[in-house]
Amino acid sequence: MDKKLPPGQFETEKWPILHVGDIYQFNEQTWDFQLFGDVKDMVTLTYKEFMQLPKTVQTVNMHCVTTWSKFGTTFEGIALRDLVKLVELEEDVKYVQIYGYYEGDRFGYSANLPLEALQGEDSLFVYRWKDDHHDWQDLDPKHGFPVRFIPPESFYLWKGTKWASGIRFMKEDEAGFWEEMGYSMTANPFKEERYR
Ligand SMILES: Nc1nc2c(c(=O)[nH]1)N[C@H]1C(S)=C(S)[C@@H](COP(=O)(O)O)O[C@H]1N2
Ligand SMILES: [Mo]
Repeated sequence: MDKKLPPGQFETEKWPILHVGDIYQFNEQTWDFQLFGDVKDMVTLTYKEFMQLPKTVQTVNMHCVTTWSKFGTTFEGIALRDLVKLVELEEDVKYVQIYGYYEGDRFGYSANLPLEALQGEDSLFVYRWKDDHHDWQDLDPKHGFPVRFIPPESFYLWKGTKWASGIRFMKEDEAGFWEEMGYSMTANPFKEERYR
């Protein structure tokens, strides 16, 4: 795994915590994961169904727009491309909105991303991690338990929705939570695309 610091970033060994609103308290009874939007039939997965999907392990770098970068965290999770296989996309679907909890609203947080860039093993809905200083462990609630998205490192980490609740498939790009407030739609750290 390459260790390249994007412009304006500094390296941290710690894993900082960054979010707005409350930490979501997981409840298996009410939790589900929805695949919806421009699909033939929408799909809802229970926690058990979600956790039975094929697993992917991948080491990734994370770049937060507040200028910290953490290299070399290994995650276990479910690849976004394996979730996409569960739905039949309408023609011309090119973007996704990845939703997560914010202040009790399961769709209160969101981040938009181009689907084409999310086909690799570095686009993961994760629940376990380790790094050079930590053995395998469950994701802490403050980092997004039971499951949070980690985007490829060609996107700032605000695109990594914590407490993830679903994916909406879209034909046109639409701004998510931070994008509405002026952050970049494309958000490439190596091009320093912080704002729009
Ligand atoms: N649901 C939700 N997900 C979120 C956020 C948030 O406020 N709410 N903040 C984002 C931002 S700005 C960053 S940098 C990362 C931070 O993840 P971490 O706290 O695990 O380091 O989560 C992202 N995902
Ligand atoms: Mo961030």
